[in-house]
Amino acid sequence: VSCHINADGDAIGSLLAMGSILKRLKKKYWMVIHDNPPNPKFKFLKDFDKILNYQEDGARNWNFDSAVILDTADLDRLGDVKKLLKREEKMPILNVDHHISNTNFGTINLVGQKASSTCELIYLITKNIENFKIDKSLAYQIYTGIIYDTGRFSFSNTTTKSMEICAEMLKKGVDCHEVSKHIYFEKSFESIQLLGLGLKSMELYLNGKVGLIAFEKRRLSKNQNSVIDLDSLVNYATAVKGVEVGILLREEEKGRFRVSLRSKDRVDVNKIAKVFNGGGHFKAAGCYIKGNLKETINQLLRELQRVVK
Ligand SMILES: [Mn+2]
Repeated sequence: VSCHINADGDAIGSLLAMGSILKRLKKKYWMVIHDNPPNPKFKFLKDFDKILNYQEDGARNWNFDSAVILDTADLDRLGDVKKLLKREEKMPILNVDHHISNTNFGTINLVGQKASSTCELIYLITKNIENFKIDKSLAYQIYTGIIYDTGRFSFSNTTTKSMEICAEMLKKGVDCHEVSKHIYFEKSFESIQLLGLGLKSMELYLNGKVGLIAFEKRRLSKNQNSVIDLDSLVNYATAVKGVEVGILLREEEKGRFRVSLRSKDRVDVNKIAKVFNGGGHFKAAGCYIKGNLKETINQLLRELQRVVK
């Protein structure tokens, strides 16, 4: 069982939730992901400590005959875990995801593009297993993914269904404040400092319709570079009045930027990300671009000026 690199709340939530389901069905399984370590803010979820990572455990003798891939638009997004899939032996793959850019790489594809999150699809899976009851720890896992991907019920992917499922999870014993506390109110000092640095560096382009925050590797301390918890920062760029597309650039290795794109309403950022071999959703997508900061910004603006008018 695996999910995409830089695993977020929905990726980790659905990974652990699928693990819980398989355990209940008395299946033998491993949960293995690319990240080393997995984002520690999700430590409060049950079985988080059972997540293996490829770097540390990659050499072990993996003996499995099928794979379940969660919240992952295409197999390259698995990072190193992709190496474990015996594609040439046509290993069966169950693909559960909600990205519009999903390539249907699975043997079975449960791709629900209208679902708020992969965790919402996991919930639907449990409803199709006879006599399956969601217990408290599974409820936490499902709830976390939905809350995370809907931006706490604020993004346009929020539906009555996502709220209803979360209400049901609360009835199963989830403490909503506890979840918010772990995800949103226990950030490291460095990540809050980085937030300040990022906000200060924000620039507007294309007549104020594009807001951009950038982090160059050489400008950050080693400590700051290791902070992985910057996901929500891009939302500040999008929050500026008049901005239609918010961008966050992080130089992960010298000359290679990880790009997060957010659209306020109109612009399909999945299309922009696709130009650079990335993808995601209409309003939230990502990709990688090679080059220095200036080149990276110029490449993005060249694409954006066609759609941002
Ligand atoms: Mn997701």
